[in-house]
Amino acid sequence: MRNAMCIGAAVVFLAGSGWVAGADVIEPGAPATVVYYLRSGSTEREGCFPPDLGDGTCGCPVRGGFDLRGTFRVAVNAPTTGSQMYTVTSAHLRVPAIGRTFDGDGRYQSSNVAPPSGRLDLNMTFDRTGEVVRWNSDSSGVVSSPVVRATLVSAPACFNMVLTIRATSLLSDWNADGQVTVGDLFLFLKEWFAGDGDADDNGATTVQDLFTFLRAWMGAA
Ligand SMILES: [Ca+2]
Ligand SMILES: [Ca+2]
Repeated sequence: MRNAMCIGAAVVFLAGSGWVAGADVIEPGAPATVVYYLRSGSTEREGCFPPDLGDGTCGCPVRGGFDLRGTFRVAVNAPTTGSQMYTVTSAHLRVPAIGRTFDGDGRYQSSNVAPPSGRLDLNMTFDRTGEVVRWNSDSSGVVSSPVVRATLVSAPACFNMVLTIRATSLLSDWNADGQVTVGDLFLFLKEWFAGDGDADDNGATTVQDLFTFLRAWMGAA
């Protein structure tokens, strides 16, 4: 009941504020550095992925599918023939279920030619140990600006972590498909009620996230 009252209050507040839902548009002259938000479908898996050493010395279960959340910042570099390079900074990712964190930076490259593809490379420490690990994706990720999709693996080793990235520059694009629709609203509310609605990415799901999301959604941001 309390949550329902909060939603009602938020909708009334926003309706009175004059915000109007709009289409997903990336305006020319957008800020040079854009924040990307990891959303539903972003996961972390870890364990001993095949092929292992083949002698049983690297046998361990793969666990995960844990939700991966957080943000990174993207800056556009000068275009090159056939591709566009971006600088990635301030990557702060976390796995709330197991308390794991990833921090670092890197680069993103998208192809200018069909079929669409992209590659994400991040150098990150995990759990603030200070050890820098390089995570790379292959180039088969589907790219549909303003979305970044990639599956990252660390350097070949017995034990590995796989990071699936579904990131969007639109705060209210909750399913990270590059568009803001009513489906994002329903998905956000479903996940917010389930405790996974950290729209402002401060590490906790609260009533403030409801207002933050609705404000962005009605402004199509
Ligand atoms: Ca969407
Ligand atoms: Ca929050």
